[in-house]
Amino acid sequence: MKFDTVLVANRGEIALRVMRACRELGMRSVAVYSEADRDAPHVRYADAAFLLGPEPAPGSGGTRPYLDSARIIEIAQTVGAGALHPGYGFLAENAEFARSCVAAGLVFVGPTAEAIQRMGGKTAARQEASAAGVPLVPGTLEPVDTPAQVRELGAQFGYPIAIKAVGGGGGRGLRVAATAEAVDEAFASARREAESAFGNPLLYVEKYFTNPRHIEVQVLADTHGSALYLGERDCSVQRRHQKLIEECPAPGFTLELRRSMGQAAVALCHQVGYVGAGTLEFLFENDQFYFLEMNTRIQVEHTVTEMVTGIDLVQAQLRIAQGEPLWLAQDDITWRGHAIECRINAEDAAHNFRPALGVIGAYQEPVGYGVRVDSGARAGYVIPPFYDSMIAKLITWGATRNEAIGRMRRALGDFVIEGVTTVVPFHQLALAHPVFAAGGATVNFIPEQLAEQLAGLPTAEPQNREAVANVTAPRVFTVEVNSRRFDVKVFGADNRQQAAGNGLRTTDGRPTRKKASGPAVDGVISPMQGTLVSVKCEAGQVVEAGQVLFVLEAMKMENEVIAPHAGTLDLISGVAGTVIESGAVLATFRT
Ligand code: MV4
Repeated sequence: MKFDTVLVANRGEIALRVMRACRELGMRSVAVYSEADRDAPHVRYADAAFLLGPEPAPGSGGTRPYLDSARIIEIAQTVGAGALHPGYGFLAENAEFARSCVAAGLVFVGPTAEAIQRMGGKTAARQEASAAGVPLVPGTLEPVDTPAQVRELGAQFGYPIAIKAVGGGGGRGLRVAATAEAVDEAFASARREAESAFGNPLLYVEKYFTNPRHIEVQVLADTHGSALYLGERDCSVQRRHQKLIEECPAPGFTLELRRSMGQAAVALCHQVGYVGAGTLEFLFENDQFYFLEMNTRIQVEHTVTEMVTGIDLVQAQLRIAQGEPLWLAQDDITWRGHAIECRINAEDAAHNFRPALGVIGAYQEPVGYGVRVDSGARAGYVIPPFYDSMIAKLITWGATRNEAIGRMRRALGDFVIEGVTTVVPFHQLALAHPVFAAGGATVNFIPEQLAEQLAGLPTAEPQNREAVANVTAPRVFTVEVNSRRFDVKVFGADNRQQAAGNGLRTTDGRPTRKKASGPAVDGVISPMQGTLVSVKCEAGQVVEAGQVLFVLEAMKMENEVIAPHAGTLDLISGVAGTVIESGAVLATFRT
């Protein structure tokens, strides 16, 4: 089971997080990447990197690169990787994929396919938890078939009542019926979503808690039957089931409560033969905890547990995957101080947290005692429209919760991210709120305490690429040979010709100018990745500076690409419906 090369089947900050752990353990890491990620930090950091393929056009039914399991396994075999780390999202909780890895002779860094499967179905997971004696959210252990059954359960548990998808998770497919009269519609709506989103129409029922905290317990289990709990995290500050702030320990939790939740979590690990890092989610209301579901992967917020326990969870995953017996006993695990994580998403909190695309201009991470940044971004990074909007995680540690909060507010203030709107101002607002400060945030914190103030949060000035050109650093050119990636550094002055404008308008409406990153061309360059939705020009047409020539859709927003100067168009290379890379030449001018 020993391995020295790990294929990291993910992107962004978690890919880097895994690669750093590999390097620390003396292992090599191999990146895979989509065309949109050619220039991404995880690709540069890896010891070797392989191209997966382009993002398919929306609605084309093509395989998304990081979900292309056959290609990823083929690359792992070609490069001689002994193991595959899935990170989170993508293929991390796909039992079929875990099985295929093992069949291909790869160690899957995570639980067995069987354990993923046993915890994947939500009623099955509830049965396992029930058998292990873990307190459950009151509800059914079997799917329900009719609204009449739901009303019976409503009479038993009281209203409101939750109708959830067996194939769901993370709040997707959740409907709440406030009264018996509302059951028919909630049931029908839940069934429709279950069928369309998960391909599994089965539904089950739970008593609905109206103002819980979201508390989760981190576990680690080895391949020899030992399991440990590493304490809880409070992840109550969420919006539409996207966590924004997480902390360890949960405010107000006693060692006794931690022990009883932890022992329940360990019992469930033993019940299903769990291996690796995992998280059990609970609802916590009126000093009682109720199991909700299990995540059979490393999670985004694992960092706060690391800061407080001093245990590197990703190194632990890799060591466990090599068959090493757990090197700690439960009593060796202690909790020191307090850690908070703020997810730094490129989103506009003032406008319903809509994704903010664009190019990051100046970028400077906060530093200093008790500050950690796990990031997949950098200056000049183009935020791709295809993935989630998290660009960094900012974690602070303090001897007390107050110290961690004060340090976080300072570090948020020090974090420079220009050119794209981020949730940094949202975090400043949340951390300054007396309810948060008192440790009283529940899952209703954002809608109930912050809703009115969100509209006043600021939006960033868009950045053009000129501002981020770094003329002194060596230029790195990337070549791909048989899909394998190599970086070539070129030193010396950049004496390439000044090229055409970049198609972005400045605030006063004049087109900006930039240096071309490829051969000099007098043309219309796409300022971002996106899908070309319309072509408003044709070859031979005389256009004016600033005239709209193309419309690109990225993250459901339309962006106009304009003529950088007046002239006669020559070649139009953009065709409506295709995915356009940032920097692509959409049209050229006649000389
Ligand atoms: C619930 C609930 C109340 N009662 N189930 C949403 C996320 C998913 N993990 C489960 N979710 C909930 N399930 C019962 N029986 C309330 C939520 C919930 C929630 C949970 C955690 C964090 C934020 C939340 C926001 C709204 C609803």
